[in-house]
Parts: sequence; C-alpha cells; structure tokens
Amino acid sequence: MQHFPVAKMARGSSACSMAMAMAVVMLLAMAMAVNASSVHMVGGTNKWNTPSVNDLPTDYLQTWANNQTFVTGDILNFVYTNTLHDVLVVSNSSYSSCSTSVPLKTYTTGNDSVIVPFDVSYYICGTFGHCDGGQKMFVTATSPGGGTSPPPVATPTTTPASTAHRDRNLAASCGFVVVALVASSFVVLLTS
Ligand SMILES: [Cu+2]
Repeated sequence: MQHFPVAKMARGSSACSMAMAMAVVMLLAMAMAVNASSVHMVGGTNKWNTPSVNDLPTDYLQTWANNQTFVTGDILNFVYTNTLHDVLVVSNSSYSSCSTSVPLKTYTTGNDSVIVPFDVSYYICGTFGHCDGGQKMFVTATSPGGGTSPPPVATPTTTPASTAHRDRNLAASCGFVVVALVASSFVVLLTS
C-alpha cells in the first residue's frame, strides 16, 4: 500500500491533471489509429491457398500482396480450410528456405486475423510442400505516419512532473495513475 501525502498531492494536482489530459488525448489518437487500420483479405477471392494444387498462378499470393498498401497495424485476414492449411509467421531465412521448424507464430483456426508489424513480415503455409508450391508471401508495411521510420512508441510517462521542483513521490503516483489509465483503456479498445 503506497502512502500519498495529501498536502503535496494538492500542490501538484495541476501537473497531474495535465498528465491526465495528455493521456486522454493520446488515447483518442490511439482510438483513431485503431479505427483507421484496414483489413486485407489475403489472396483476394482466391484466399490463402496452395497455387500448385488449385490451378492458380504460382505467385498469385505475392502478386496480391504487391498490389496492396499496408500500414503498420493493418489486419491480414487469412481464410482457408484448416484441415489443409495453416499460417506460419516466419523469419526472412525461413521464408526463403520454406522452413517450418521455427515459426515466430502459428495460426490454425482457418479464419485468422494477424496484425501487420512494421516493415517486412513473412508468411508461409506449414503443410508439407505447400510453401514450395507457392503458398507464401511477404508484406511490407509503412509506419502509420506514412514514413519509413518505425511508428512512434506510446510513451505514457509525462515530463512536467519530473522537470520542476515537484515531489518525486507525487510524480511517481501520478505517473502510475496515468499508466494505469492508458493501459486499462487500451485493453478496452482491444477487446471492444
Ligand atoms: Cu497450405
């Protein structure tokens, strides 16, 4: 249980309010970013399939990917028959060699929503022979700002409390409240 000195709390309350306000603004920005993310149905109408056994061009998945514009945080929707296929997120080298031994992540439901990370990410099917048959693709995502640099990381810490002659404990408690507020709201955003 942490002790909050009431007098100091009152003295620094404006800084705390400012931090709260900043947190709210940041959450609104996050909400807008969430709403702005696009959902991409992988492979278009052909979905996530093995080209070589479905009479599709061998590179149809990559062709599809190349014609999409991906922004970090967008959703890749993989739809497939999960008794035949799955989705492995893999490294560049595993992608190149169609290695299924050390996937970064595995999806198996047949209707998977995968959040596109910044920069290049690689996807292959783990069923034997499917990646070699062309069931593989990579996507390149820009940052939400449209640049080539990584997206800004949300930093819930606030500077006003730490720069002035304010009580360190108050700054810490205030920061904790703001972080908790941001974290809980983010969870609500994700689960809504
Ligand atoms: Cu497959």
